[in-house]
Amino acid sequence: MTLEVGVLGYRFMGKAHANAMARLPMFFPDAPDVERSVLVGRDEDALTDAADRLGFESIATDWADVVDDVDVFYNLGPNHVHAEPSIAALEAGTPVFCEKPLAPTLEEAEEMAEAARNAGDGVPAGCAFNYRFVPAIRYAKELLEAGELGEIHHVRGRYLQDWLADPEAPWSWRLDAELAGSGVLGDLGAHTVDLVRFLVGSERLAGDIERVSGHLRTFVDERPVPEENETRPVTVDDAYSAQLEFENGAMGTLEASRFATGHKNDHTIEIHGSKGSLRFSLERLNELEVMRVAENRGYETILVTDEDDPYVENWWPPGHVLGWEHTFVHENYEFLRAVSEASEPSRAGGGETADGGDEFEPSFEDGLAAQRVLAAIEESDAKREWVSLE
Ligand code: SOE
Repeated sequence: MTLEVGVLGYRFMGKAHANAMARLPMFFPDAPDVERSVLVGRDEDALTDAADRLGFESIATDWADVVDDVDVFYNLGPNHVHAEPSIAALEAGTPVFCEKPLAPTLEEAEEMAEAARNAGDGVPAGCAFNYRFVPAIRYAKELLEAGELGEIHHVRGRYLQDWLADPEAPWSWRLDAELAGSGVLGDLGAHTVDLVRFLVGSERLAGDIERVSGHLRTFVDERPVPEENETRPVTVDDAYSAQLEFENGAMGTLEASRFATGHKNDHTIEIHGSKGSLRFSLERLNELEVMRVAENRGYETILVTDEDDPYVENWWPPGHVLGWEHTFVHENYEFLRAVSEASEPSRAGGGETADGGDEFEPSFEDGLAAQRVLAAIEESDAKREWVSLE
């Protein structure tokens, strides 16, 4: 069976996911057959051009005509269009893959997760946190789950970019509270919160995030719109920092900024446990640094580029490094396998996706869980006090 995919959004994320789908038959031959069926957007000329470049069969200017007509719906539009089309697709029984953050607000994220629950297990609903699919992150997760770092005490996550450091950098939808929900908190903080939950969130490690203390800051509160010769207000945060307390008593420190001069896309995670520590940086995504207390010789740099490392055998010989775009191929592989498995359990065989689970993760429930943490950080900033999560 060929899965017909409808995709809303044809800019940055549209390109990343279309590229991923195009790579699947070459590198993941056991992936389901996928047709880039219809590309959805508002501007017909731009859409026609993008559909040609990205390999789509057709275009549509209204998502409502598409969501119940395709086998899978990808929602890669700006945050403010995440909820309505995704919910409509799920109500029509169409699996949905939605970009992060799941929604601009906690209320909408709750409605989306409820729609996913109502749609049932046969209709996968995934939230596209692509950094879970970096081979070195999967490797780190295996070490942590095997207990090799012991009891977790500290988790540190920072995501640094600098594209707004220039006060003349133009206004965009990402800077508007109505369209984006929040600023760097939802855009970058969502990734860090999700990775932290993925890596140490299990009961045997640090467990759930129980309370947070957050601090948000907007450095430049209006920006130019060059085409219209005017300025518009910035109504979201430019930077955030947060302290976390986990169920097991571990401490977390998170931070992100669009004003971190010199940093383009620097997502770093550090974890310290009783038996050792690890360090990952997106700027060196083929490596994982691991320190073991028993050896006490500092950090060892492990090249996660061997054929038995997660996903690597599908690509190149050992040492032929992977990059950012590969994370999208991996998540598309897992998500589309889950869709195919859910629709045809006997043909997909085995009942398990390649990452060992029956259902795709990160799911809408994971998207909602991250959103709860983000909302608590915002609330803490507003109230200037620690906020507990239910
Ligand atoms: C913002 O600059 C951005 O593109 C995010 O929206 C992505 O989620 C992140 O992966 C890279 O940075």
